[in-house]
Amino acid sequence: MRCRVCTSRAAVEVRRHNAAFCRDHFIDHVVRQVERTIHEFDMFDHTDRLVIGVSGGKDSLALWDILHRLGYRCEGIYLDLGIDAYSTESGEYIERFVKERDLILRVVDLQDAYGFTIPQAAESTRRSPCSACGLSKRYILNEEALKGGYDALVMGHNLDDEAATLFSNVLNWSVEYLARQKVVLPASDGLVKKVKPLVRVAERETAAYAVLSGIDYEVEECPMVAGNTVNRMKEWMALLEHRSPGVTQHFLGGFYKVGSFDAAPPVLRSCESCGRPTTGERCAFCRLQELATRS
Ligand code: Q46
Ligand code: ZN
Ligand code: ZN
Repeated sequence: MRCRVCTSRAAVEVRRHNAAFCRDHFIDHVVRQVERTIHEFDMFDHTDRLVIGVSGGKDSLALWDILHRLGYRCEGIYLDLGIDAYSTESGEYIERFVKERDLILRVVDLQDAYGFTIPQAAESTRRSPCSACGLSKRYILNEEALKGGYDALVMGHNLDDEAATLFSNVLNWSVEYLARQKVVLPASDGLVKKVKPLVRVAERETAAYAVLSGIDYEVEECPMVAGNTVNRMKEWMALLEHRSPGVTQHFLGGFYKVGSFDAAPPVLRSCESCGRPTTGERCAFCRLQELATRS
């Protein structure tokens, strides 16, 4: 297999583009895909102050590296979820990444800042760990981005993550979720603007990008991942992609182009405890925190 650009020996094949690339041209290809997405959806520019939520995994570190290469002003937030050695190790990968590139990182320890860990929250609320975790991440990353006065919160969701979420939302006809599944969620009262510049890059491509760029990342899977519904949907999508290369991108890209699900926006009020927007008296995060810290 030869590189599509320079015809030297290829390092990575991208079946859905019917192309192969050498190391340098693959890195260049991924960077251009991200740059194109940023421009096409008018996500941000070089004057904006950005912050990215990083987990220590390949997607968020690869994306931060790409934004850094492209000259964007992007800082990072790591939320230590208190999942034993996994969280400690993930934090160490991020610290090394940050040091090598001289970047700015804010670390929030869930236990220190909010009084609980994800294993405790899952046990006391009987929710699945991923549901308690997702809720906590959404809430706390938004809080930190607002506190820091950033223009946008950058999320590391890749093509496969977004397509799997879309698949799940369509299978369940979750019209409200479909209406909110956007590449750019504009800021509103109490909510920071959120953007997903990695939606054109597949998971195996972010992994290849990280390896070829020398990014050392957490390869171990989270020990609490069992039952994660997005992962189950990803397995289904992977089967479809294997049989029909390109179907994942086609599915997601078509949704962005033609899919507009205009559910009536929920009526929001201020949470009685924290003041952030919610549909009930108290927001889901405050309720989770109360249960998780009750002993
Ligand atoms: S960290 Fe949290 Fe993931 Fe672990 S508990 Fe689930 S959601 S699997 S990305
Ligand atoms: Zn090449
Ligand atoms: Zn609240």
